[in-house]
Amino acid sequence: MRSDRTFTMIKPDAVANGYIGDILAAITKGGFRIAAMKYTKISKEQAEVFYEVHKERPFYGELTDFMSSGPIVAAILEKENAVADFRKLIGATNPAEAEEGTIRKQFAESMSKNAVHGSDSDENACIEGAFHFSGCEIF
Ligand code: 3AN
Repeated sequence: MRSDRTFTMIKPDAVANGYIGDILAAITKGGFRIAAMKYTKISKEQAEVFYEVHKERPFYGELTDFMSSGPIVAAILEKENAVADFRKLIGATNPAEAEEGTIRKQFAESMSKNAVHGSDSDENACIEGAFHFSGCEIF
């Protein structure tokens, strides 16, 4: 299992708020290379599959409604120790608890509208990347 890739989405809130450019700049400045990227939208059904691990959580309906509510930017990012370093760059799930300078601190609205997704393990980075990209779309 490779450890130099993670998967991210710029979520519908951050896209609607005009933060795509600022967030991509922060990602690049953070030392990540973009290996794959697309501007896309997922259906409610796709969101339910993507977030299946959270099926039993009370916020599952809200989360999948929100993630399918508007366009997103999906990307595979490359850097040594990608998963942990990217989670550090984006900050805590709740932007109120995110460290100063993190992407969520700067651009997130709330716990559910928290601007970006970052994979939580190498295994999930691989699964989530494959959800959005075929081999020939990864460079
Ligand atoms: P993270 O995205 O930081 O890995 P997870 O995996 O615990 O956080 O949660 C996945 C997504 O579910 C979060 N990005 C957030 O959008 C949403 N979420 C998590 N906890 C809550 C909550 N208590 N209320 C609403 N949405 C939540």
